[in-house]
Amino acid sequence: MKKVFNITGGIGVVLLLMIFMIVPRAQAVIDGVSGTTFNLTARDGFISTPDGGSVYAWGYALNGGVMQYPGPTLILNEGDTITITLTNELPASAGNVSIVFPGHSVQEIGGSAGIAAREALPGGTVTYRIKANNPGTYYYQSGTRPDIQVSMGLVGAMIIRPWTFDPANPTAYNHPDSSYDHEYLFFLTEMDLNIHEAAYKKYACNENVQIDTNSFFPVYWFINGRCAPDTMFPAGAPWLPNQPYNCRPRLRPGEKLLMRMIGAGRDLHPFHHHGNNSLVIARDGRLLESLPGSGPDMAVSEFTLTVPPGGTIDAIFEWTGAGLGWDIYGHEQDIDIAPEGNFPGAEDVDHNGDGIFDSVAMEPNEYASDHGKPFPVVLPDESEMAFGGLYSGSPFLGAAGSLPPGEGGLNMFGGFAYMWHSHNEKEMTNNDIFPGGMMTQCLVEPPGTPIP
Ligand SMILES: [Cu+2]
Repeated sequence: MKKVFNITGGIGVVLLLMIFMIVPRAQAVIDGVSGTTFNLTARDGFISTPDGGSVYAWGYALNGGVMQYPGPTLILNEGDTITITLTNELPASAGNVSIVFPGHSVQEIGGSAGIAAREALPGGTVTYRIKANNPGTYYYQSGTRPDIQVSMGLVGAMIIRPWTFDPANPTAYNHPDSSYDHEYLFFLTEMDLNIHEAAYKKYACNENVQIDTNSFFPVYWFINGRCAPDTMFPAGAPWLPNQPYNCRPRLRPGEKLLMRMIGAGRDLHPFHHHGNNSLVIARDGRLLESLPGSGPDMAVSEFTLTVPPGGTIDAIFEWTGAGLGWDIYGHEQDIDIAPEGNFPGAEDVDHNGDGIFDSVAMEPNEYASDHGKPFPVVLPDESEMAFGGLYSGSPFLGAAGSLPPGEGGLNMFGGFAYMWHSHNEKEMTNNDIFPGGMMTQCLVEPPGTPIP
């Protein structure tokens, strides 16, 4: 199929995928629960996959609520002491359950001895106390039979805000070079359906079957507990009661989008964000700094974020259209050669250096060198183009054009859509059906677009 225009690179299915989009719901702060005391319950339930599947899974529920996948995202503050009480309501035959908190020393209260952590017996409880000593991106998971229990879904994200955190000017760490405008969680997992089917027979139906966790062969890949296109649906969608979190990154040109990446499964996932490189400022909850307090001076620019199992990455993505070589807003070409010019707001300024004064003023965060440069590509005829729900009908940021009946309408502000996905392209499927899996769309929206 044909692309409308080639600013995305990568595989050419961006517009095909856009047909799955719905009107984006603003979500500039990561969904989760904050506090110092949490009650989690391990229990079973079913999650849904976009191919119509219903998969038996285990998860951590909040305050006796429904099982959720992943577990509640715990949003903590540096310096706090956190108490987490775990209740085991898994099927009794599933045995004990626990939580480990990588990167944290844990005080354990009650429960029964286990290999990696003290455990809650069937119907019982265990309490963990951790000190949130270091800001950053972390996860928690079961420390009991992780080959079964982590695969079944007993995982969750944990975010620790720095003690200097200011919601009006947020930073990921105690350094201004970790500042951001928007933050989004990318909690990456995968599931082997065979483990879930065997666990259903063994634990929910009390059949005498073996669970083979060695020949691990995942067929579903998740961001924040959802496979595409469900990743793009609203958080808390009532038709996904056990998968409350979505992944719909949105930003405006020049803004910083903090990507909190977590490898919470068994496989490594190379997560590719189209549109621009990102700057990796931290790994595993530690700033990439040469000396304490120096800030992320060892940050690296990455094309694809390689997220290992058990690892976390904090990366900052920015997009300005810099270097594209054309005016992304489709501004009028410069025509004013007279000093003390004729065009209010742009008098006697020549941002792109073509020797002619600008006809119109700059947009906020516009890449100056391309201001007023004409679009160099001749668009194909409309009848030659493939459309999709997120195409605005115009190649220009903030503009909408005419679309055939029934096309578009899901990109109300005229943004640019970029597919963000696993670069293991096999992981962009739902049980062998493309497209799906570990994929979402990032929207770069024009200045002034509300992103709460
Ligand atoms: Cu791609």
